[in-house]
Amino acid sequence: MKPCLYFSVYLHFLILSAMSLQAVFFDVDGTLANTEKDGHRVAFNKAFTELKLNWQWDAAIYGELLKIAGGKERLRHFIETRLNEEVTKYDVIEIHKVKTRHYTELLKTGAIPLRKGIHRLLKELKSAGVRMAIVTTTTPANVEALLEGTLNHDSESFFEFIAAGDIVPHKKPAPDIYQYALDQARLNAGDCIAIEDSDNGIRAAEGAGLKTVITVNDYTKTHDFSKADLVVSDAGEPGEPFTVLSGNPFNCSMLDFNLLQKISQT
Ligand code: XBP
Ligand code: MG
Repeated sequence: MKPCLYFSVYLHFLILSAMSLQAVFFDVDGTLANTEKDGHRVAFNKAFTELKLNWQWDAAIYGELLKIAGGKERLRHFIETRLNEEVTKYDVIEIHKVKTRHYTELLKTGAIPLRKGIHRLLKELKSAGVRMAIVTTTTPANVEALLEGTLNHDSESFFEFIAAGDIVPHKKPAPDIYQYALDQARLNAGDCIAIEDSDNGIRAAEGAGLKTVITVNDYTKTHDFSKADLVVSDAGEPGEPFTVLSGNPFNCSMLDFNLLQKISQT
């Protein structure tokens, strides 16, 4: 090979390795943990009972209501489209506050664990020097309760910041919360990867220009993930490989630094 070709190959390698993965942004509900059916839904129902509202959301109804991101927004959608009533008839903020109290009490007990492979992945990315943050629609107190119930006080050592809930004007699927996180981290979208579970999530991440890895769950496995870089059953563990639903796993069998690095360089 001519020397100039050697140099251009070496330069290409340098550029690629320089474009290393800087940060991973983690969604919470359905991604860090399967919190929706046995967490949020249960807390909503407890709030309805406490406030003597004769509403109860079963798993199927809740799955349909989940297309609306945000608990307050979901409540308003339910009142308008299922009850066909005026939202102003109810104090949605108060109902949501009671729900959040029930939810945080439940999560602090550790009732809902992190999903398979998540704790391993967090530790691995931390060892590799990859920055991490949380990017979620849920209420910040809910995130703290999940982290307290699963990681104790270890969580501060993983996540630089928590971008959550009403901190932005428009929730997922709008890209606002991911754009906010990029601004907070002072990073470009190309330096980061989002890990999500739902169509609202991937639309938000892709809308902010991030590559996205999806770990599906029962509520989201039929969603449209055609724009995802990789769709898998879960993060996987050594000896417990993930199932690849679409995308290139680069011969890997679980989400790890090596795989995410390769995806970030595509
Ligand atoms: C999922 C959501 C949240 C939760 C409920 O968030 O849409 O609204 O369902 O939490 P993500 P709140 O997948 O982005 O983590 O009631 O606090 O909104
Ligand atoms: Mg989610």
